[in-house]
Amino acid sequence: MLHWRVMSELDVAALRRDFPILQRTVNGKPLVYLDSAASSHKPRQVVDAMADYYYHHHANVHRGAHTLSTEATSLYESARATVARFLGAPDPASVVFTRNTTEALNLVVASWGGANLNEGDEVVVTVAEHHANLVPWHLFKRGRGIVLKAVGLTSEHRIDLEALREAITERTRAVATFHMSNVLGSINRVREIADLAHAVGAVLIVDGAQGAPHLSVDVQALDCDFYALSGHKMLGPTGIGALWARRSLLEAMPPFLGGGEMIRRVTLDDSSYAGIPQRFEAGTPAIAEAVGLAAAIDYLTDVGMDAVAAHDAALARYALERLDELEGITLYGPRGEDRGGIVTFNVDGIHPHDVASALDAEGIAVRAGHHCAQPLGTVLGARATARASFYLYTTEAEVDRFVEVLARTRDFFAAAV
Ligand code: 7TS
Repeated sequence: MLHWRVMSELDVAALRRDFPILQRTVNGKPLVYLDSAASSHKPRQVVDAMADYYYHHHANVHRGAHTLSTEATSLYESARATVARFLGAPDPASVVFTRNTTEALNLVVASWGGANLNEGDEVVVTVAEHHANLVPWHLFKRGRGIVLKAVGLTSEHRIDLEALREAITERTRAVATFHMSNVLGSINRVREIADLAHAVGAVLIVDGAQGAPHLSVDVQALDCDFYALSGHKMLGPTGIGALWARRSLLEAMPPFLGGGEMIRRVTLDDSSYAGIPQRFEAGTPAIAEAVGLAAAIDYLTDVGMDAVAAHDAALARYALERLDELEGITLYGPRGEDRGGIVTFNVDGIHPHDVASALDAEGIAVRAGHHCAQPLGTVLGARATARASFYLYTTEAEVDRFVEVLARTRDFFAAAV
């Protein structure tokens, strides 16, 4: 069969030269890294920006009047502005730095939820959420008596928008869901979901852990109320993430963590709190990591997020087409439009961990397991799956190699039975 070729605007060979790790071998074979949905690799520009910060500018932020502290503060605040621009957000003060998406979502649940949710109020999620968008609600629910409703999938493995429409009632205070699924690769129609939520006065909380790295995001066009992201999945360092929130909501929210930097005035008995975003950034923040995240965003912006999204989608389409031709492979997730660079699969009769180990022996990194989405595994009837995920540095040749080694693995295990 003639395959649909991967047409990409990206000069992938040139981009790959910025990622030293892609030159290494694993088990004597060239590394084929197909686990970017778990964490992406970092271009030199990001590591260099962090090294430059430490070598030439480091001090604590927002404290001293001395030059280094002023420089560090200016770099940190300029990183905040870069994140805001990247998200199409009008106002850098509405961007709070967190450790990752998980912390950003915990912040929303504890702070916004704490101030706004009462017994009997409903929060609507979907069966395909990452645990980061389920467990914080579970923790919160115990003390509050809120009702958590989960919307299911269509037969095509997209979120069932009709079911979502029915699940949203006058008691709904929040809808919380992903931009792009880390298992299905499906892209949610965030704007439509926002309209449904807003029609009953509910807020829309978007888990952008996979959306921000792989899609062009404009929080104003999406009309969401909260958007959470992780730096390490979008070419940035670990230890830094961000929460964007609609300014009016953020201003009305109480602090999440208490300590230095987030206060206005403290006496022995009580404290009052700083304005946004400082109110949500207790303690010394991840300054070098913020600088690294800004460098990652500059890199992605230079490449162009539309081109990144198109490249990922083209690779996924190509991989799915090639895998469709193999007997004994089950594929999960939708086909067609609105789908990112994530291909989740199982090989008949072989545990996904064995599949991942066999691929690793050939230098190919994929993730196996429940991908922190156990309820989805139950819905799919597959507690564990294997997952190949792509990014701007992934080549068509790497997808070919993955498919070939997968076919050989399947044949090897079949012969052994
Ligand atoms: N939400 C989604 C959709 C995710 O994919 C992840 C991480 C998270 C939230 C949490 O991000 P963190 O940076 O706070 O950990 N997903 C994955 C994954 O798919 N494999 O490893 C981590």
